[in-house]
Amino acid sequence: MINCLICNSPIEPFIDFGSMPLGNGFLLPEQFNEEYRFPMQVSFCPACGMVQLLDQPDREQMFHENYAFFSGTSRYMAQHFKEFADHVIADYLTDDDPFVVEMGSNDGIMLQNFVTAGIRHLGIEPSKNVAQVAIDKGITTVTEFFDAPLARRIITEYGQADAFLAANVMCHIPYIHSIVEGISILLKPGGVVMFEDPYLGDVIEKISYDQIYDEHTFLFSVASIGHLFERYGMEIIDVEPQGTHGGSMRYVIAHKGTRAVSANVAAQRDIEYRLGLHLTETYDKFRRNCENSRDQLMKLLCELRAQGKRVVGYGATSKSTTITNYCGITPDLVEFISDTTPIKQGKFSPGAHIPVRPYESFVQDYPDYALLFAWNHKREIMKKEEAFRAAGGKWIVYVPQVEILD
Ligand code: DWN
Ligand code: SAH
Repeated sequence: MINCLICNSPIEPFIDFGSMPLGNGFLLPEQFNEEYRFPMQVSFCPACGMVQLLDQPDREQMFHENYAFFSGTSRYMAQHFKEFADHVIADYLTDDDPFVVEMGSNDGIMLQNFVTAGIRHLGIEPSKNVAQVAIDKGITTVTEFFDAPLARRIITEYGQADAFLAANVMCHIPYIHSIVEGISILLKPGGVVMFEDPYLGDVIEKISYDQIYDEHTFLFSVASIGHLFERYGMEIIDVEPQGTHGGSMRYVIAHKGTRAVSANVAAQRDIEYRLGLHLTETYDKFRRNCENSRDQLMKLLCELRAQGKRVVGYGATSKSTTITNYCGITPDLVEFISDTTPIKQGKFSPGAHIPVRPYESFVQDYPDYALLFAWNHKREIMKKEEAFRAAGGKWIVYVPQVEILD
């Protein structure tokens, strides 16, 4: 019997993706034989509404001194985090000499804006290589995992926080009770918590099942987050849907009763009800949609191979590890994956072992088709790659449906 990580009710999987490697586990041929794998099954808890992985690798296996994801690889995301920081400063930092804490601050893509504004800040980032980039920019960073004991140490050293921020990390943490407990003691009585993560509603609607991989323990909804924070005397006071990472939700949370609750919260809960996010049938349908999407993508790639077309992957995302392994995409279907991140280049993709090459390899010899693994950055990439299209290149996407873009 497996129990919900949030409310401890018994849960069962609704989809089994099979044995999966680490989403960011790019590797060299001499490591193929000892590649780590875990059984990737996903469950919905009917009691508290949380969608979650049943197994997950240890945190040290995923987040360490060779972490492969650097937030600064997207210029649009840098702009997004500038706007996020400006919003926090303008609307929530009203006390004198405010103190801002960010969990999962990575290379400092968000906190750099607080440094520029001269605001007291602290980044918490256990992956030492990405944290070093932030430290080199002058961002104060603790290279440890955030949890309740660390929250207590931060209070002793720096005092309580006016704002606790997090982007694309809250959903990564199976020991989330310790996180929320830590936040509840670290946050000043009048402070705010703001965090954003890929939104369950978007994943279900767009069949973006590649948001499910080792690092993403949870897919959140307003219902499940409301339930979790309520246990620690906090409440959601606003929700702000975001277009980033294929559809995210930003949750604004405060100690219960300290701030007005926006009507957006109830409105979003109504949307979730209409989407049927509280029903087990929704997840059975989602599984069938995933199977269909997988079959269509494989059919298309096999047809293109039969026609002798060259297909190259664009963006060695962690998400693409779910796509390549669940669909069974091999290097004879996708020749290589182009990526701008030096630490990924020259390595092979997790599980599928497709070579990852520098962006220059894509530009120097355009393929017939580019499979857009970084589909969440479509706007940025389409703009950048007008020459590929002008040269006759075509894009393949699979979210929200498998299609060749004309
Ligand atoms: O939640 C997470 C998000 C924020 O970042 C983490 N668990 C891990 C990571 O997920 P991801 O790897 O799926 O993120 P991205 O942002 O979709 O990755 C984009 C990849 O594509 C990077 O490796 C950089 C690369 N890229 C590129 O080669 N050319 C990106 C852009 C925009 C480009 O123009
Ligand atoms: N916030 C950035 C990075 C997201 S990737 C962005 O949105 O682009 C997730 C990051 O969270 C990784 O850098 C990882 O090292 C970090 N992380 C994982 N567990 C953590 C924890 N318990 N405390 C703080 N950071 C954590």
